[in-house]
Amino acid sequence: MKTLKYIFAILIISASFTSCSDDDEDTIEPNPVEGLHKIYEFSEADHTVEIYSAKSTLEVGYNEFSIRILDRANNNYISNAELTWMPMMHMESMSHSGPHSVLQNTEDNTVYKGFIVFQMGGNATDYWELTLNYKFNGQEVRITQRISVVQPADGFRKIQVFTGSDDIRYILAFVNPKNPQVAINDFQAVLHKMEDMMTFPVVENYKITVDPRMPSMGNHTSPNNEDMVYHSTTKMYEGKLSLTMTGYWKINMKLLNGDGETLKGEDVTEAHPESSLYFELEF
Ligand SMILES: [Cu+2]
Repeated sequence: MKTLKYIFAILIISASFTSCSDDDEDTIEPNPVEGLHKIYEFSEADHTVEIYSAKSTLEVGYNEFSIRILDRANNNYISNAELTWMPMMHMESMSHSGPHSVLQNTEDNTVYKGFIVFQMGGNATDYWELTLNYKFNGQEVRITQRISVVQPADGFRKIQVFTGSDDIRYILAFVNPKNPQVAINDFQAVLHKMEDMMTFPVVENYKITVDPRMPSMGNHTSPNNEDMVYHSTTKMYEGKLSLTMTGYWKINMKLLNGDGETLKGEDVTEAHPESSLYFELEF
């Protein structure tokens, strides 16, 4: 019995020593995927692809991804993967891709980041696949996996696919604020046009007007909103969204081209309480 107690004492002491020395080390790297959900993990013979997202499920609309590849031989995440990707939706009558960024190697060079806008969700017959192309130990690898894309749980509109008055097909997707506040929020969205089933270039230098309304309270608006304009650094449309109270807001918008012509949406008036171009949120 005494021996056992002695052993326990040693175990406890050594455990506390270990944690002490851990605390003292300032060389510990911040976890580059901290706070993200690992939504997929694809195991190949000698390596594993890990796919992370801010939300626990992929939703119709704008989705941010962080991807890294674990070399299981040495337990290191590789930094020379030259990772590219292609989302594809397979529908009964046709297949198409969706707007997506290139993947950028970030943080400690092992996390590849990018976004995909899913225009629609999967169902019994239609589904999304994600193809990843990368280099591992000098070999070109291509994997294709089915991924699940669902409608947002709150049912609110965070993306709109529409034909402009110029007969071009556009996709506008909400990016921020992810956690709206009673404040003047930074407002961000991405705008792409559909050239064909596979090609969705970013639309630059248009303008998106911003008019948030509370339909349940006389359709009042808020002061100090700022229209969204294109920023070449982020490749996004950025403006200000003023939310003066919590509750349900409809964010009415108009899309204007470089000549100031309205391609989609209308002004909100007494007779016309909402624009045909809008996002919704509730907080
Ligand atoms: Cu589709």
